[in-house]
Amino acid sequence: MKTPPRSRRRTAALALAVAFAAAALSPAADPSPSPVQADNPIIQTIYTADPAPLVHDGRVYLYTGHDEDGSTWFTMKEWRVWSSDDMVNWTDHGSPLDVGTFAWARQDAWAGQAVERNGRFYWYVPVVNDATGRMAIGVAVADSPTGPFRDAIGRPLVENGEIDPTVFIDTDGQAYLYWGNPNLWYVKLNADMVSYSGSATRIALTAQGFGARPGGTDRPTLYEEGPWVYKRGSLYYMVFSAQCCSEFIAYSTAPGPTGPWTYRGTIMPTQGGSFTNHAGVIDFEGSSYFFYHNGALPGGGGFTRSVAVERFAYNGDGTFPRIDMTTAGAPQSGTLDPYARQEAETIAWQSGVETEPASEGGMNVGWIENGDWIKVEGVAFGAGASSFTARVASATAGGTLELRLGGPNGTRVGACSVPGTGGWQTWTSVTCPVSGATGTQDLYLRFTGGSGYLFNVDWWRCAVR
Ligand code: FUB
Repeated sequence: MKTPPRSRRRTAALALAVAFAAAALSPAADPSPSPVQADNPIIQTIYTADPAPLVHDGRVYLYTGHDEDGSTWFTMKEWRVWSSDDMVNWTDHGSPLDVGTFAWARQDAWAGQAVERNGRFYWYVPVVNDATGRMAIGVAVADSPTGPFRDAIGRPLVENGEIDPTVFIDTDGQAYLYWGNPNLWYVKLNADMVSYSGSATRIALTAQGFGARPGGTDRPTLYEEGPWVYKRGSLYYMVFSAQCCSEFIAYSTAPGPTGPWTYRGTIMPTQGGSFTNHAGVIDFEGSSYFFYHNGALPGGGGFTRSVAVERFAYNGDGTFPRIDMTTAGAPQSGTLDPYARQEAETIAWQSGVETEPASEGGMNVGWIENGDWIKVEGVAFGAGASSFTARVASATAGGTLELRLGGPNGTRVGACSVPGTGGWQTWTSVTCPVSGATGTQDLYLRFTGGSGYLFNVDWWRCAVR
């Protein structure tokens, strides 16, 4: 069902704000990039926070929170999943987990992390336990990285009023759950990933382990929240949100999963217009990537955050380089195949559109008005596409889906007429000829027509004669 646009004004103001964000975030960057050159923040259809990336089967799955539009607190009702196989075109998988999934939970879908074990996906999240009013850690499970997720045990896994779980499975198979704010805790998870052995252990927050916090606060070290634990070679890393507020991202290392931890310094300084930051780190196709959030979208700030990513390389001794926020983001890893079905909600950048669940499965792009567009980056047309097919629906009179190269007003290489279909979820396929789409290009789906909402798009695909 169509509902009134939630963020129409936000997306309409995007071009201006991206120029401001570029200047604020990256002193070394071109001070006046056009929005079509930016890839950060990687999601522009909604506000997202607390990124937790997971590499599975040649794709990056990105688990995030969702800051509601206009929030003046961490007003978060659901978690969201996105995926990409090239780090720039991100597919929206909607919300397969929300507060209501946990019958015992009341509110606050805050920062979690998902991992895979034996073909199942376990998502650890903090949420308020309705019975106690305290933050607890719940665990949801699914057979697919995109869900649907269900409450694995029907009650909190652990509860001590603290937040931000991260889970790490060591090379010997032992899994650990870490979490905490203001303290830092861990438990050893059992192989079933939904129970644990022993009791929660409090990690000693020492200046040697986590850095000394300047100023006479009641928190002795820089550790604030948002731990992210992993192993690289024989070294264990704990990346965390440091100091408050505003936070920066720092890290410690240890010879084992339970320490002793040694503070190693800042990774990402305080930047980007959000007083929190929250990191996730992965390796993917031979490169390392650092996910974080900031307030860079129009209307963005501490409670309306957006996830971004940077590619980086570890120093030779395993330490982190300093990583700054940029609007350029990570370079594309590979290309996008236009001859395979592509979801319309696979987006590098966009202007004006939003997404919603589609009646034929997955998500579709909607709220499309005259002049809106979607950028799909690095599309490998090869010798040339001859036709374009899209799955479309319209409760109004439809419009035109234009194919343009290089920019929303770039060379037009095709245009499909979209008819009214009698409903926003009444789907039909339209096909039109394509001419001049060769090599690897940024493809813009540009939508034109009359006033009001024009049509929805579920997926598209090119063909060669
Ligand atoms: O998103 C809500 C809270 O803000 C998270 O749990 C913290 O890590 C901070 O990012």
